[in-house]
Amino acid sequence: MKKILVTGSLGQIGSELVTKMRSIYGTDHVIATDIRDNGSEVVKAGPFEILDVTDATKMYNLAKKYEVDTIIHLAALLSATAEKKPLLAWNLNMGGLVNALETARELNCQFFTPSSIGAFGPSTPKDNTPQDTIQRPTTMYGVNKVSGELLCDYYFTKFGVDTRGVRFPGLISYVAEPGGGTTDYAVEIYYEAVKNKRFTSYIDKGTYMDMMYMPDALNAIIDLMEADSTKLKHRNAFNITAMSFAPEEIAAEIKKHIPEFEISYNVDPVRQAIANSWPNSIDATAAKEEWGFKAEYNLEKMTIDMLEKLKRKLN
Ligand code: AKB
Repeated sequence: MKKILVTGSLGQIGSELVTKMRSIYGTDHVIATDIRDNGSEVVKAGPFEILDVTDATKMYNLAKKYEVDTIIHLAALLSATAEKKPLLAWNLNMGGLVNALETARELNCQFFTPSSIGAFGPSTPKDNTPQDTIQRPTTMYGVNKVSGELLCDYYFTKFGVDTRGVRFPGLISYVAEPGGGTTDYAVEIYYEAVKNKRFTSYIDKGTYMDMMYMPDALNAIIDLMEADSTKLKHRNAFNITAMSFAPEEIAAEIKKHIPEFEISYNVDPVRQAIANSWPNSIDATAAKEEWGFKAEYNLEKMTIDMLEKLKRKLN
């Protein structure tokens, strides 16, 4: 049975991944860590430790203390925050990653960290973006993600660390809200639809980005980590996606369930510029072929579930 250390456990992905992994591998087999303690279920239900990922010694000591054989490294600043604080993003995103990789190397752990559609840039083919293509991102987040993909490849080829990863699209969930991302509008729109029946989008109409519902994202991590290593040709940066839509399309889908819902626009130039530099839609063929990736939720199915769960949560 795996023994897993998760960094950034109280973030958007970690908040659900820890619970799901505890249900699969056993509560005591998933050690949640984060820079803060928010008193949530993740903290209370199983092992939890405070960890700043820039503290290499503490990370190593925790991994050793719990005798983990797997590290899921999630702690990172997202695209919009990274653009506001580029130096902090470099130090946290790259410093945290290299500390986690070094811990994995020293303790012989399997390793997962997410890359992102942010690893692409304006010169990347925009539609059905291939797995292997031009990567010249123009954001600090993108620079971090491409460097991270390469660093993970390096730790595999140089040191034999079993590194794995996916390029996540925008992730949508009713459990934990994201913070500081460009795709966050696609989560906020559901909250505002349920609470106020209106939403002002900071992303302009006609802007397409890849997205995925959280249950599919969690399955992707678990399936990739369980996949037969000999079948993986790409390892660290698999394109995965479940849908691609523009703000007016998600709004139209919500309107089917909340007819009074209205969307308006007040475009944020920083986040719009980031979105404009990313693909409209990416091609996930390699992930499907090499480890059987599939997504269950499209926009229609996700919207039904999001609205139902949020109505329950917010009322
Ligand atoms: C962001 O918007 O920064 C993230 C991502 C796509 O990596 N959600």
